Amino acid sequence: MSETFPEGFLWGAAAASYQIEGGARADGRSDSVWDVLSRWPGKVADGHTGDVACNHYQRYEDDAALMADLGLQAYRLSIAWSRLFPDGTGSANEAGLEYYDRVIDALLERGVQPWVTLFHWDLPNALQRRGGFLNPNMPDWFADYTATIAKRYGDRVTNWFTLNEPACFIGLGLRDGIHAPGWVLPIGEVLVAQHHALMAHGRAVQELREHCKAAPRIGCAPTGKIGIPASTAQTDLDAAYDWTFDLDLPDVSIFHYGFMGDPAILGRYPEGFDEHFGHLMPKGYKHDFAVMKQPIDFFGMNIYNGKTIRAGDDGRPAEVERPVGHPVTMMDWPVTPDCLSWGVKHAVKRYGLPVYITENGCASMDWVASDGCVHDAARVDYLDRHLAALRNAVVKDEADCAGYFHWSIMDNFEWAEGYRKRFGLVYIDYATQERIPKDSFRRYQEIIRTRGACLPADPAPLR
Ligand code: GCO
Repeated sequence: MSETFPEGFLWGAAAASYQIEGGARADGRSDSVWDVLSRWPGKVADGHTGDVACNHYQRYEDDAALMADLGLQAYRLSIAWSRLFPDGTGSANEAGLEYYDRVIDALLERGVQPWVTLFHWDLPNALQRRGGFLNPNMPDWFADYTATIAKRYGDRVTNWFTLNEPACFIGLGLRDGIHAPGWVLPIGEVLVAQHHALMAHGRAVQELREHCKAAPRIGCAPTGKIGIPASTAQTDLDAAYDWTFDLDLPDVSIFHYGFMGDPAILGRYPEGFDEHFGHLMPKGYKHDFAVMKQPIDFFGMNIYNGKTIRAGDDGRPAEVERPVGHPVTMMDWPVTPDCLSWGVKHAVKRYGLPVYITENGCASMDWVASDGCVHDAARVDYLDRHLAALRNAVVKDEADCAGYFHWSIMDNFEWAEGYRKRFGLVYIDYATQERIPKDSFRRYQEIIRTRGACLPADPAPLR
């Protein structure tokens, strides 16, 4: 008898407003920082923009029907701040509010729970012009934005994510200049902006708890690095955990789950931060942990891959090089199925909260085959391997994972890569906006239907 995921395990898929909606000028929506960056020559592949994307702004009912056909219990969507508040603050745009009423109702009517991400990178450019996350007013701006959302949708939406990947919108957007707004700032400014984002997280939790009519469950959706132990030796297990939460001193990588989880759940920055970077922070910054640390209900993790880690001879974690020719996805990311279960184990050990995999998936070489179908065999195998490994850990009671959101329900605007990279279970013909469920759509549908019983018991080694 094949093992299955537990009855209550949540099956979902995810997307984000700027990546799929289009309708960039519809009904009062104003520029986000991504609209501005998309018009900046050279910043986005082939000059692609989110002006039309997957036209989810008009096709949301078709897409909700596809999600129901897939058998999704939940769909993770984000709200475009500049649709609700074209000026970033001030009076709300009723037409924008009505759009998300329609999307949420379309999902609920089809038995799909909307799990709403308040912020998935598309900051109103009007706020960027006022300094964006560098402005100490950001927590208040975000609180006001959240309060409006909570009052409007909090009777129907009961699961919320505050921020999607501060590591990316701060790191790639303000340190590396790759993502919007395309800035390259000194580390001190980057850490101050991150500090304001974490305070915004805390304020949003307070607003959700105060204004949602239906009791909200609240979490976040960070990303970061995952250490996969090279063996079951305790020294390697410890090294993999330590590497996952190490700050990579004396430099600092903010691509790190601990920069979200530690302040939000433990009320402090990761070990070593204060002595190395405290002098760059606003005076009295530690008082702000009282705002950041609010009770949340789950820890989301966007996980795409991990690194194999062993205990080094010097007692420090050491990375194990992958063999030549190790499989990679179209993003050149390594395929490492054990990243999910180890990410869950590390996070549960550190934070003691239920964990949802809030993103996992791959870009693969998808096109419409001669039979008119999309045979995305790589994504089917990616799904099989990652979910089989996760199931084995969950069934053995080793990984307390409460659910899985596949990234993504449909091909979409992959940020600086534009539409060159396809992550979807549904193929989008951008010229005609036709939706074509891929082979992986049917496979995920079967995995959901059987709660994973159809997954391979012992997949052949990945090589
Ligand atoms: C992220 C974002 C998504 C990406 C996806 C593929 O994790 O970077 O949340 O918007 O599109 O992860 O890169």
